Amino acid sequence: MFCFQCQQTAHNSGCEGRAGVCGKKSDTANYQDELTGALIGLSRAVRKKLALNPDASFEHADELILKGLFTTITNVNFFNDTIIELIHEVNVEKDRIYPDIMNYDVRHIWEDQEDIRSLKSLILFGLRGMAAYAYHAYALDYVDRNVLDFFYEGLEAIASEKSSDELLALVLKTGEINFRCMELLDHANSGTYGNPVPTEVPLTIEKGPFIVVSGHDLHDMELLLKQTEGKGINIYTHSEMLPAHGYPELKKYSHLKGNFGTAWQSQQSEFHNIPAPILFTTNCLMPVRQSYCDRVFTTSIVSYPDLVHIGEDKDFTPVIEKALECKGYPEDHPMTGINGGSTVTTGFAHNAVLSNAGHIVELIKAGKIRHIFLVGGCDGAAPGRSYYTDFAKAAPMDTLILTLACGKYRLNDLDLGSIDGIPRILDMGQCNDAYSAIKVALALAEVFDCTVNDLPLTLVLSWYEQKAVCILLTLLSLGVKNILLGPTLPAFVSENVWKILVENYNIQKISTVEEDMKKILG
Ligand code: FSO
Ligand code: SF4
Repeated sequence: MFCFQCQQTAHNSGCEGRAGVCGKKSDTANYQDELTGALIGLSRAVRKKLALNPDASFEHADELILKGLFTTITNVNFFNDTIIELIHEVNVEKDRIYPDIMNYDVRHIWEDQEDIRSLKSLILFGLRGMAAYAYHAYALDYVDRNVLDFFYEGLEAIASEKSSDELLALVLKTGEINFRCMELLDHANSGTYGNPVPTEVPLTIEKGPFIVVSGHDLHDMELLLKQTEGKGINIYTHSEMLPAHGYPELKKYSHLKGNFGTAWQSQQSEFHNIPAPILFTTNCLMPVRQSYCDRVFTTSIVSYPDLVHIGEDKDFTPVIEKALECKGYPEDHPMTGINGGSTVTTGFAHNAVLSNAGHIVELIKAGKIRHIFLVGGCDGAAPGRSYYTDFAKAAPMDTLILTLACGKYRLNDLDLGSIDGIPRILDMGQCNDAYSAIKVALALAEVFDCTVNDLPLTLVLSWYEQKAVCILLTLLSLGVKNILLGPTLPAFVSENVWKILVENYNIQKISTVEEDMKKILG
């Protein structure tokens, strides 16, 4: 196996040997490579057919491209059987669309000259992340033809001879298309569940049966809320599901009670002895320990050997029965965030923040808000990630902190007070809600008649998996400069490619909180 797609890759160079750091076994990694090669074959077939018939439609291929790419994201699928089945389906569809098309061996990419490998990896990993967002939108019946078409274009391109310049253009195009894709998902989520509203979320688990729901899929969340209504079972969000509390059409269920636990990388200790089942709707699933394996359920693209998988009929009966069998806690069970807080707040997506835009602008003009930081992205186990907690704590009282994605668990239970009624920590939502942050930045730039780079705004980002890659590419494609990135630089970005990014965007690796804060605030 060879895999270097995520932040925790072995020795920050690549996972090889019998298994990756995430627990993905070598045979699974090889099947994922084979699946990627088959998806490239499918893309070639679709593009050949399109050249002959520009009006042809590819509904099944579209779905397979999204599912296939999503399957290969870190911490999503550990189960060979489902990957093998998917490879078969992709091959059948490819032959149906256009016979005699070859699949691709992605080892050619891993073994290519380092800069070409780097640029092709940026495109491939960006496409993987984007597929997850497109898939969530697709589940709510929102599709964008331009987004779908680019999956085929990008996959075909990484299996072709291209110059560095051509690939660099495609790297930026991946970011550009991902902006559309995040916008599509934003419309899908708020069109279906309403615009998020600021909501305080308790961390205490009430007595009685409950279910913990992890991952990003709001549609699955809604279906489970409906199926548990009136059954005496409470629902708690976990990790990236926390922002569900802000959506009016999900909030209306009174048995959606609170949030369980902290970030994804703490799940093995946090799930170990809770009297309740856990449902994973997407990443980040870690290798499941014996002590709780009978209580973990998967659905959608997530898959793990020997766990009960809820199929496309979305009948959550096994999860519901498990919750009743486990009975929950006999008394209310208080829990805290990593900094000891007992509640967290979410729901500050673009709509909520922009409804306060006038006030925020006045405060900036009056010097009461000196700077806005976006401190967010993925969490992970690397010790250097305490930087993000320290950064939030060190941010002066006249600064605001926007946050999003699971990296927020480093800071979202801190009580940092407010500035003239505006809370200093504003949780904008899941990683895809980076779209909200961009919207807010663009709106502020318009008011101040400047570019985003001239605003008193700095992005301090943490990355872990491939969704973070496509978001970073989106920010670069929009010309956003001076981003601080950590905790480490991606192993798949070669020295030369990094140099280009630094020259064009002045992107920097995080250093110490003190140094970075001084650099930003002068
Ligand atoms: Fe975190 Fe995992 Fe949302 Fe990622 S839960 S690490 S960027 O999957 O997707 O933020
Ligand atoms: Fe290693 Fe990350 Fe790949 Fe897992 S996903 S094998 S940890 S690089």
